[in-house]
Amino acid sequence: MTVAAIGIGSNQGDAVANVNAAIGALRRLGALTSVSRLYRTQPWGVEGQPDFINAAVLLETQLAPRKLLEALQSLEAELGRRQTYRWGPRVIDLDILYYGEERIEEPGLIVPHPLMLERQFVLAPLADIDSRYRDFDRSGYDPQVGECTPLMPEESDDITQRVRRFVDAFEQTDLIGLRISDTNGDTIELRRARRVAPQGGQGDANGIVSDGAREDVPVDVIKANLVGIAHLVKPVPAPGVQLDEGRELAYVEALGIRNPVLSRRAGRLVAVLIEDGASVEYGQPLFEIARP
Ligand code: A4P
Ligand code: MG
Repeated sequence: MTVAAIGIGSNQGDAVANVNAAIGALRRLGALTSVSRLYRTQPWGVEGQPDFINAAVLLETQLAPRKLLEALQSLEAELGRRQTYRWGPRVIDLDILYYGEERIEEPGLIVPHPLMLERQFVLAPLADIDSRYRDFDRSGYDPQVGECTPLMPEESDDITQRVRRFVDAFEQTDLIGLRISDTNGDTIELRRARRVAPQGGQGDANGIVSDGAREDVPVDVIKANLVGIAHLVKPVPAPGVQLDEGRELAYVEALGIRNPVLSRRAGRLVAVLIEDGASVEYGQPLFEIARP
């Protein structure tokens, strides 16, 4: 696995949408570990063309450099890029800025990207995701570099602290699970580990149980055995109820087929970990049932 930095640019059509679509598509080539803000930048090289939207991402990938370049070129074509002229307008441009520590000089592939250090439109987004470029000395620049305006405010504090605050806030609620996704498909998901009703307790229709009802008991976890949309049976099974063996708790709809989710053996329902209508992944915990 190597971490490659990819520069993204667009100045034709809906440039913001093109850059976001490229970010989404890049996920197919590996793990996107960091995504910069989007910047509105003045055209560099050839004037008299629309402003660009630029961004950069860090991609942890198994693709070798040449394969990565080919994959980026296929994505460019898929996203509607047509050849114009050097430094001219483009629907999408995906450049390898660096590939780990490798230095490559082959026909059609030069890494690190030879002009990256002269381009504010590359360095501004890169500084968002790679601290080595944050304090980079930009004093010796060609004035042509132009202005770069971030479209989103700079993150004011450390991401870990923000997640910590988010988790604390979640703890104050009665929610069972919470999933937040951004437009790039980045998702953060929080789920209660255990929700336990007192013996015979009912919880409400959403499976929410009152405070102080949690306890640690050995549980069987019933997981989704395929990807699809989860539908809870009606009435929604509430934590605390005693279940028979083989009771249908929900079904996962996939490709139009209804795949029942059953309690494997009799026991008390401890937790409902999904919401009705939520999409579920393979292996995702759906229910917890107290082991007799
Ligand atoms: N190539 C060589 N090395 C690489 C690499 N590390 N990453 C070859 C990607 N490609 C690499 O690229 C031409 C060839 O470069 C590819 O076939 C590949 O084999 P291209 O994307 O068709 O670009 P181009 O327009 O022909 O020239 P160039 O110099 O690559 O253009 P750039 O660097 O992509 O710059 N102003 C602003 N504000 N924002 C921009 O994003 N972009 C450009 C284009 C000009 N001005 C801009 C922006
Ligand atoms: Mg390019």
